[in-house]
Amino acid sequence: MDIAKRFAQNPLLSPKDLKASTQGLQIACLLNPGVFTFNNKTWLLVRVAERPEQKEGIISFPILTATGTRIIEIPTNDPELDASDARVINYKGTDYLTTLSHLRLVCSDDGIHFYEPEGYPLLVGEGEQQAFGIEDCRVSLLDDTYYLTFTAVSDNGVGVGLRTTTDWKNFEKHGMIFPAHNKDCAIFEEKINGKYYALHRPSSVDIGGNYIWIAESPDGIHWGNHQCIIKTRKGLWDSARVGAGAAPIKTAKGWLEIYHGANGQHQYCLGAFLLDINDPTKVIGRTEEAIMVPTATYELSGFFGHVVFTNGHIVKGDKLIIYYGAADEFVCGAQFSIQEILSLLK
Ligand code: MAN
Repeated sequence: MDIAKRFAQNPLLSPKDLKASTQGLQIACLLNPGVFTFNNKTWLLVRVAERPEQKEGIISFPILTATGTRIIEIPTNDPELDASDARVINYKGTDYLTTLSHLRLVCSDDGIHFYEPEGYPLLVGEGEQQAFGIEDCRVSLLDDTYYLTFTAVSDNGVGVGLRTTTDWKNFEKHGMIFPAHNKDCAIFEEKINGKYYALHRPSSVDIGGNYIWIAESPDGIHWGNHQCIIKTRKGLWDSARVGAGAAPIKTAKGWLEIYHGANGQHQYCLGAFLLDINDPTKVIGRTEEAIMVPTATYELSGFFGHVVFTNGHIVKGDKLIIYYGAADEFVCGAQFSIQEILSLLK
């Protein structure tokens, strides 16, 4: 049952609304923002996916190298090219992304109209492990420090990087906290019994699958005691992969987490689960049906259609405002009632 109240102003941001970071590149997608409040404004840390203008007969995409951005060009009729997925290609046995992502700050007074403020840096991939970019950042606030957990991509694999900041101008880099293959990491915004907790999503290609795990840490940087808590479900909307959204929301019933699930046809929907307030490794509820399903035009067609994906929200009392990527191309907003989500947990 789709219980999302989509903003009438959707899409809030489209690729044409921002300028490309680098000469020779265009913005192909604006998607999957991390969300936070800072200086009384709503801020999005948007994933900006770029590539050169595509020419007939050639697929071209940027990667980061020690000396700057390099463009790779491959003829589309090359028999060693597999370009059947709009997001990832395989060439001569190596996987590449079709776009290179960085993260960009935009802010707003009303949560609907966003603009790029002056004087804030772009967050770009740095070093070998981020050569194919950084993506889908979750922002968690703990004791005046913002923890940024994002997907770091390179030909070594996909892992979770961490940077921290207090002012959004200076950042401390903590390298990769969950190595490949891992993504969708959200740190709880409160310590529980003296420990930090994080949700994350390792993937197994052989035994196991794309499941949500929880880890604990003494300092928010070094993680251990991993436990698998949420699996895919055969025959349901989340049969192929599941991954956490933003930081869990503290409610009287427990920690409420909004997550995404995809099925075998790559349709991405949202659902929710609930964790015990004192022991978040215990799952005490989960929605059977999706609470948001791609149905609006801007969710059905775009860079990669049939996708709603969230990794950021704002909570105001019972009101949950999620910001989400639609069709991997647009940034949109929708409102939920937390009580209504809780009432659907089984
Ligand atoms: C998937 C998709 C892409 C993303 C890559 C690497 O293929 O989520 O959008 O770029 O993984 O994270």
